[in-house]
Amino acid sequence: MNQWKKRGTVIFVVFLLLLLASIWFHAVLKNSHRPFNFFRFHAAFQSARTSFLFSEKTAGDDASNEKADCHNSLNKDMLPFPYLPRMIYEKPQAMQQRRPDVNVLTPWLAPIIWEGTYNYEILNEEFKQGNYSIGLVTFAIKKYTRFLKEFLTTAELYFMLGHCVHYYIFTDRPQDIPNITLKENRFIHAINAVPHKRWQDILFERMRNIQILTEEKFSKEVDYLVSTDIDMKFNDYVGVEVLGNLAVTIHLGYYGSERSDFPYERRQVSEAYIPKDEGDFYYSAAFYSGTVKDMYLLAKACAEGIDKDKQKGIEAVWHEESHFNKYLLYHKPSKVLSPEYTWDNNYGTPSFLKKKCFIAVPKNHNEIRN
Ligand code: UD2
Repeated sequence: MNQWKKRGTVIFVVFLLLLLASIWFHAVLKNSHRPFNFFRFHAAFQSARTSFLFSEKTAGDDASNEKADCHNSLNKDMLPFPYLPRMIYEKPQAMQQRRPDVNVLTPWLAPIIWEGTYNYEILNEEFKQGNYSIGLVTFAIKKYTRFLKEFLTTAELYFMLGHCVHYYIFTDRPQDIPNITLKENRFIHAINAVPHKRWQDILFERMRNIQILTEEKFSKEVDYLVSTDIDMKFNDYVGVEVLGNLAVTIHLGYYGSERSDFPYERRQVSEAYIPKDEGDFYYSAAFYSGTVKDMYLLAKACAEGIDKDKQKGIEAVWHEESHFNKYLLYHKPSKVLSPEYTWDNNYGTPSFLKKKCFIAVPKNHNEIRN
């Protein structure tokens, strides 16, 4: 009997060793495309161990699975926590603000991104380890194709340098897309778009278009999306500091305004309605970004609000931007971008503005929209 007990113990120990070895092997495989590094390996091992131990619980979490399943890029293997190399940089101080002249934090603890508040090398190093790619979505319909050349040329100089970038250009005039030389790992895709007669319909339709194409195409090709107006140009570096779950820009016309002056939709009948005593910032729809999943959810909610308004025969005061602001009031962004990310030189250069990354190209609204 004693002998059987001993054999049983030996078999159990062997089984346990085999199990540990298989977890270890799985962790090594996950890291095989990168040079071996003990700390990264350790992190991968911990992550493999955690997913093994808790797999049953995650599988039962229906609500989060439903959201996570809507796109391929969401199902990427959980990557190990980035391991940074030795870096020399200006160290933070607990009792000293890097930008005392501006607000750098929202009440829900989202950073407000201003030049001088972050160290780009740290952010970029972390991001690089994920091997992510970025889609830049923009609309150039009818006469707006005239902005493409300057937009793309300046994007090649300043936008997400060193990363994989896909330009997704919604247009009715693909022949107008200029033939410019792109840097390595950067691609242009022309996406067919309807040249609605009314310019307002072109604006409203942006959300439905983003929703549909995210589901059909973007989710299979990129991890993050950045959506921008086309009548703009890059004027300084825009990099991974703008990426997060959802990052939206404070509108340059309202960063200092009284809340009651924000031009939210105030008619209760509209789906974009925001009461006078609510609202955090007035956000611009000219530059925002997020993970594929979060951008999809935002676009879908806005498109649904726009459709409901249409059925009621109403159009929100600032078109899709009103629905965008409504969504953001109840789904707080994870990062808020300062007006550095959508500036207009007609507003001069206030002392707090250390950088103008993305600026408006002058245009005559009447001429170009008709
Ligand atoms: C503001 C917002 C814009 C949008 C709009 C809503 C800023 C800087 N921009 O822009 O994001 O929310 O208000 O009213 O605050 N487009 C075409 N073809 C057209 C018309 C528009 O391609 O015929 C596209 C194009 O990408 C353009 C964008 O829609 O950049 C926004 O249109 P806009 O620039 O004419 O609107 P604007 O300046 O009032």
